[in-house]
Amino acid sequence: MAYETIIAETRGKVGLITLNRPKALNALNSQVLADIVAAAKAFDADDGVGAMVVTGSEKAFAAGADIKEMQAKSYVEAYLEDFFVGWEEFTRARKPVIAAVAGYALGGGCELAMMCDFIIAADSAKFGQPEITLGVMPGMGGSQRLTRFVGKSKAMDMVLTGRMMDATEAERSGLVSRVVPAADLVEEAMKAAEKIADFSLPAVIMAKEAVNRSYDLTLAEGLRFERRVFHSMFALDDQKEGMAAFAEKRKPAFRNR
Ligand code: CO8
Repeated sequence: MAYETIIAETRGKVGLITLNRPKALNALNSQVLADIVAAAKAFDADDGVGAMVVTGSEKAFAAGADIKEMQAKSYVEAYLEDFFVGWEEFTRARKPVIAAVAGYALGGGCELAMMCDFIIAADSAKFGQPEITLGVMPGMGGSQRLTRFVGKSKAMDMVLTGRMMDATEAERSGLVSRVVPAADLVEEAMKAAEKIADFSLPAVIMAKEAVNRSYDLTLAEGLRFERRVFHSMFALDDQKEGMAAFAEKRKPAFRNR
């Protein structure tokens, strides 16, 4: 399907979403939101897809929510439309989503990357929550997700000063899982996504759900949830196949059931 502000394509078992508003450094306007949510939903529903990658351009993953689109908004408009709530739809994707970030990931761009399951950064990546410089604050999850990724002290530093973090600092702080040369970014992210897509889809989705539950549950409840989901995996054909393949020293042939 063709979209206005993104390119969505399937490569093997991976759904690749590339933000495509180069003149605005991929600023996230309402059309980008509609396009990304529609593409992620379509990939989530596509039996041929096992994982997704979201990326931008060499210069910018996304330079934030579209300032020009929102600047004239009134409080009542923002409140009544529950401005930005639509992004929650994106976080409901059940299949893993990897953010592949090069260049600027600022404001809503950094927040979009953090909505993904993990972030692979190019050595050129720059992360920031500069909303304070515009007289506002993060509105797409930055104050909550960034704090969980990097801890209170660094999140306060980023949110209150609006400064940028380079890829090295982002990796050191736990915001990104790995840093790769900019020229290899999409290839590396695709490789990770392909690897995930080759595993058992139900096992992958259950594992993703269990990690995400750790945000909402106490440790005791989280451990119980993990154990219960783990028990349920013994009902999967793929558990029998994966363990038999190990014992027989061969590659497993998962059938996603
Ligand atoms: N929105 C709209 N347009 C943008 C944005 C943006 N976020 N970022 C860049 N652009 C546009 C520029 O206006 C420019 O357009 P034009 O050519 O028509 O003038 C074009 O993209 C290229 O940008 P620059 O010329 O500025 O490129 P530079 O290389 O000189 O600078 C920067 C790159 C440093 C990334 C710079 O563009 C910049 O600072 N951008 C804004 C970054 C920012 O502040 N992002 C946060 C936005 S706010 C947000 O994301 C969440 C708001 C939460 C509100 C909560 C309400 C509920």
